[in-house]
Amino acid sequence: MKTESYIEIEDKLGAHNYKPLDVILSRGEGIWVWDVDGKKYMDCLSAYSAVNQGHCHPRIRDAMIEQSRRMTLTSRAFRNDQLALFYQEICQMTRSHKVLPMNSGAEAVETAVKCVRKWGYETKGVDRDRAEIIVCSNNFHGRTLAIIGFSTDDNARKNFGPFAPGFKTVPFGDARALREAITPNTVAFMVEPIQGEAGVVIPPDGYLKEVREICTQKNVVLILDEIQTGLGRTGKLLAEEHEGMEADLTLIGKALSGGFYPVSAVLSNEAVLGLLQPGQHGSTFGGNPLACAVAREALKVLIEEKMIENSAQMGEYFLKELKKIEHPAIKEVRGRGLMIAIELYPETKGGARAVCEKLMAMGILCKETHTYTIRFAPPLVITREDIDWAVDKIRAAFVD
Ligand code: IF1
Repeated sequence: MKTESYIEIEDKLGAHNYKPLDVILSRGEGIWVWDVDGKKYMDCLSAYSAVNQGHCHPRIRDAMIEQSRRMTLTSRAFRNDQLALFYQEICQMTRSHKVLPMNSGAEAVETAVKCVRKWGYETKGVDRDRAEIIVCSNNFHGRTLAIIGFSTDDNARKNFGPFAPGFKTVPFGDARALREAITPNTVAFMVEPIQGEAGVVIPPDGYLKEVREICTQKNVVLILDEIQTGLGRTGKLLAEEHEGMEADLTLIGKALSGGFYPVSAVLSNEAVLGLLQPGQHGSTFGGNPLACAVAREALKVLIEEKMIENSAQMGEYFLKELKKIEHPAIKEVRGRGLMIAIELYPETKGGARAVCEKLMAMGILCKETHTYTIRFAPPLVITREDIDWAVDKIRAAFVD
């Protein structure tokens, strides 16, 4: 079937909740993907950092096939032979004391919201239904009702109300604003170490360390949403490591399965997740043996194939090379590890989308965010040669 036919069917039968580039992908391997006409592209989005290990990584694929031959789903009414091993390995890697496995990132966020409220009432002594959680403006934590209720992006919230109460917003990167927003009813502060959807917004050095101190002093749970920044994307296993601090709750997802399966998890200290009793939370697929087998191999591959180190080294190189591109439309080039963005001046004709479409014609797939920012987040297996190839194309895309 031709590209146009796929698009026609999608437009006719599918809800239009996305505006994808008009490329029909059919195969992926490492950093490369191919469309139905056999054209090859470098994937510089990695499915929003869910394919950090590269497309169709053979070891993760084989782990999935092998497990799917034995047992895919037991429900949590029974135990299975993968969950305990997943717990052991993820806790050892992240120095966590308790894990709660879910499926989508948003489910991990919702789980964290429920658990910190519970902690607030049962441990901190906040009056019932008075718990407050502080988030940052321009946050992105998912698309469920509770989550979009505390979004500051009107497009994500418009006409979806009414929303859940108990959330406050402070400016991202402003530790003083956080300190001033905390009340005796504040149970948690949830923040992305680097705001992804906002356009790879990096907070001032020391912000996370200061936020850590404030939350400790004020007995407020610090939740880091590392669903996009985690698992090697910023050149560390977790982005919190850049600041030498540790969250109380860490949320991971996306690349936790290397793009093979929806797997997310809430990683916690004993104090918060330890409060949950049977029947108080759950999910049909959460912690299923197939998800755990895939996640275990996806994590092993990250470590054993030194993808995190590669992310740090190649990210530094990619950023340095992109910063050399001189063009009046480029306002800023920023990033950490392989989480990089080029921000254009608002008056740039066609905005970031026009650049993404030019790059697609040159064989690079990337995504704009908020009209004037282009994100570059290739799989963590990219090489220096791949980056040189990409930078040549990106430079050419800025030639008028
Ligand atoms: C879409 C954005 C990225 C996330 C963080 C939680 C979640 C996400 C930091 C929820 C998910 C995805 C959602 C996807 C596109 C993508 C995205 F553009 F929407 F904002 F990456 F920046 N925390 N981000 O980035 O995880 O429930 O999706 O598994 O909704 O279009 P999820």
